[in-house]
Amino acid sequence: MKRVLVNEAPVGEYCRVAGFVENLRNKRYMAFIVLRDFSGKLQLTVDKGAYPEVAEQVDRLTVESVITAEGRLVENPAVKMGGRELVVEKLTVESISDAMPLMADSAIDARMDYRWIDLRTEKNRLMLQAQTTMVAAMREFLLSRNFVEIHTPKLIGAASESGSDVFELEYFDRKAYLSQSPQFYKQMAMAAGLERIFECGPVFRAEKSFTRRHATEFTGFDLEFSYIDSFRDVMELEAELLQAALAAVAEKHGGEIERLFGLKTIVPTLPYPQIKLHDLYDELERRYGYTVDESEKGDLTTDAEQLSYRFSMDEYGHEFLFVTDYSAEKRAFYHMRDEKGIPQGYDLIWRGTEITTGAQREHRYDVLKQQAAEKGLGDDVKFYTEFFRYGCPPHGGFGLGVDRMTMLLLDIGIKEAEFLFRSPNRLTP
Ligand code: AMO
Repeated sequence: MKRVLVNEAPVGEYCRVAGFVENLRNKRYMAFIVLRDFSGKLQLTVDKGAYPEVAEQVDRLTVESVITAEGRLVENPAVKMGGRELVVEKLTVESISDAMPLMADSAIDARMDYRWIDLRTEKNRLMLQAQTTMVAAMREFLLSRNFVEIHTPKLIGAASESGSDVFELEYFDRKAYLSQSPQFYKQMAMAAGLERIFECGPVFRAEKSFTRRHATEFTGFDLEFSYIDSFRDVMELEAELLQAALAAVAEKHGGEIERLFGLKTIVPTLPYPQIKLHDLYDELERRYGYTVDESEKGDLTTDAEQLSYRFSMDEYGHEFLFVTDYSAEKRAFYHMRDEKGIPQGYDLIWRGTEITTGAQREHRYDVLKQQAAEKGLGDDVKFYTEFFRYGCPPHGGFGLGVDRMTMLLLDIGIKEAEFLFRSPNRLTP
């Protein structure tokens, strides 16, 4: 007999269900088990006198053990859980659980130690489902616009980007590095004439950061496309992409997110507001008295980033904010710059946290080489600058942190938003 999910088990029929024992009340003549599978919960009722073999198995049970049960599913208005129960005729114990090492209120690090148990909660199930829906919607959006999905190597021979926050490892008789971004390969795809590509994959950062939003390994959603007129084309595409992603999440999980996390999933309207970095600092000072030294104004400080949410809501009633016109000093050498030297790129801030960096890239070989040299990156990036020697269309793209999105969607920390969190002091489980 085939197993059915508890929320699909048909009333009036004999069926087989399987899952974890969430709760157990083992009385003298009757036993009541709350069975939990991925779809929900169901009460199993055991008449111990009528089914002594089942009773024997129930006596062995502990909470969080895994069982398979067969019986008739009946309606019973007295049952709190959906007014249905399975009257058990057969029960198999698949796996007995030891005493739980976690409580509902265990500290986050204990929960991380036993992540496979922590992930059994309803909230974590929803977190992973919402993330799945979000990424699937982004993938669908791009496929419908003729993007090609690529898979770039994570083992690389030279540090990508800056080289400062890269993990080094032994690779036979030489060094290799873990990719900190698919950046160079996304651009290689443009030089290959692929025109529109995306990738969703692991990104590694050797940063000793211990914040709510930094991990040493995370999932990046990166895309790149050709024949753009400016970085504003990239911003526009991203705004539409995230609108589609959040619309899918709101439609499928909005109610559950509100019930379990107490949060509304707001589908952003187009266009998203945008502001130049310098103007943002002026606004934050004028409105909220936030001041920062002039020397720090080429980049967004963490405090300003958080405060920008308040500004964005006050001024535009929008949760998203594009910030442009960073200083060239703070931006990567591969960003295209205008005649005044301003990088043609942006960061996207959602609910006060950066989720994306994007830009038009410098595709002119000589200019690119010059910009790399200015940052002291000669030979390290030679393999990359070669991509631009044999013809390359103008192009741009962005990198989005999937874990950051999930975290902001549900107002949780990044530890909880990843399936398994990696930080400077966590490599297990
Ligand atoms: P950047 O370094 O800004 O840009 O990374 C892109 C996005 O990745 C996420 N992110 C992180 N998430 C969790 N933990 C971290 N330590 C972490 N670092 C970054 C953020 C961030 O916005 N090559 C460029 C992208 C591009 O221009 O296409 C890049 O990697 O959401």
